[in-house]
Amino acid sequence: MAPRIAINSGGPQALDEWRAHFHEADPTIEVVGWDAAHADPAGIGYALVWAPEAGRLAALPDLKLVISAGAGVDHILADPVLPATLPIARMVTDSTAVAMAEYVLTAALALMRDVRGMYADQAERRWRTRDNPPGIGQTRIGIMGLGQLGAHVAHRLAQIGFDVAGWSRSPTDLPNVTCMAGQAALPAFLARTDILVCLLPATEATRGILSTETFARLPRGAGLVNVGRGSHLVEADLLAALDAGQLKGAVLDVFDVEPLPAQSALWTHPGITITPHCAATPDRRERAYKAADIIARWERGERPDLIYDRQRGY
Ligand code: NDP
Ligand code: OXD
Repeated sequence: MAPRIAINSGGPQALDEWRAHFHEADPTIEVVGWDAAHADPAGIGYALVWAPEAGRLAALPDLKLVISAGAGVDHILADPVLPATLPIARMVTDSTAVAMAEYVLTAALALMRDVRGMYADQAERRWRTRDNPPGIGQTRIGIMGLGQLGAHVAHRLAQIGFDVAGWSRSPTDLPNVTCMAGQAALPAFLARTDILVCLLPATEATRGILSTETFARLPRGAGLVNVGRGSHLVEADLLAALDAGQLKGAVLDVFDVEPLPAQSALWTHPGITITPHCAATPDRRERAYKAADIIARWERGERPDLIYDRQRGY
C-alpha cells in the first residue's frame, strides 16, 4: 500500500503546496489534509505536524511515525494523550544549521554593535557617536548545546574568528572550539562567555536554565541569544538582569507562549530584540523532500538518523 501522510503544518491553505512538493519528491506518497485524516483515518501511516491538537495523533490507528515540522519535538510531546511508544522523527534539513549559524552571527554582531541602541537614537533623531566595541577576535561566544545545530554554529563562528566554547551533556570534541560538558563545567563555561547562545532542546533538565543564577556567572555586560525554546528562559530574571546592567542586551527568537502576547513586557524593553521564531525554518519543498526520505527509510525498515530518544528526553 502506498504511504499516506496527514499534514497539519501551515494549515489547510498550505496543503496544495505540500502536495506539489511531495509529488515531486516521491509521487507514491499520498498527502491527506488534517481534517480529512480525522474524518477518514484508515491507512494513514505518517503525520507531518507542528503542535497538533491533543488527541489527534492518538486518533490515527495506523500511524507508524510522526515527523516533526521542525527540529524540536516539545510541541508534539505537549499532547497529554500522545501514544507512549509512537516514534517521532526530528526535521533537520541541509539548510537548518546553515540558517541558524547566520541568525546567530547576525544577533551576535547586533549585540556587539548595539544596533538596537542606534535604532533608538535614530527614532529620537539623536546623534550619539561611539568608540569601536570589542571586535570578533576579542569576543567570546558560549554555545549551550552542541548537537545538530549548536555544533555547526560553533564551527562557523570559530571559522569567522570568534573565540568559541560549547557546552553539552556528554563530552565531545570539535576543532577550534573549547568543548565543556556537564553541570560541573557550567560555571567555567559561563565565566568565559561574552555572548551566550542557547541551542538546547526543551527537557526537564534544561527548563529555566537561563535564570538569574546563570546570568550572574557571566561577565558583567554579557549578551544573550535564545534560539532554543521559550521554556529555557525565566523572563522575569532576564528583565531584572538587563535592568541591573548584568546583561547588556538579548535577542530572543523563541517564547513560552507563541505568538508572544501583545501585553508581554519583552516587546518594549529597550535591551531586547524580538524575532518571531524564524531563526531557521526551511521552506516546504526542502521539508517535503526530507520527509519523503524519512518515509522511504522507514518503509525499508531502516531507522532514520534523528529519532527522538524518550530516555534522553531529546
Ligand atoms: P540536538 O538534540 O541535536 O542537540 C542537543 C544538544 O543539547 C546536544 O549537544 C546535547 O548534549 C545538549 N544537551 C541536551 N540536554 C542537555 C543538558 N541537560 N545539559 C547540557 N547539554 C544538554 O538538537 P538540535 O541541535 O537539532 O536542536 C536544538 C534545539 O534548537 C531544538 O530542540 C529546538 O528547540 C531549537 N531549534 C530552534 C529553531 C528556531 O528557529 N529558533 C530551529 C530549530 C531548532 P549531548 O551532545 O551530550 O547529547
Ligand atoms: C524548531 C524549528 O524546532 O523551527 O524550532 O525547527
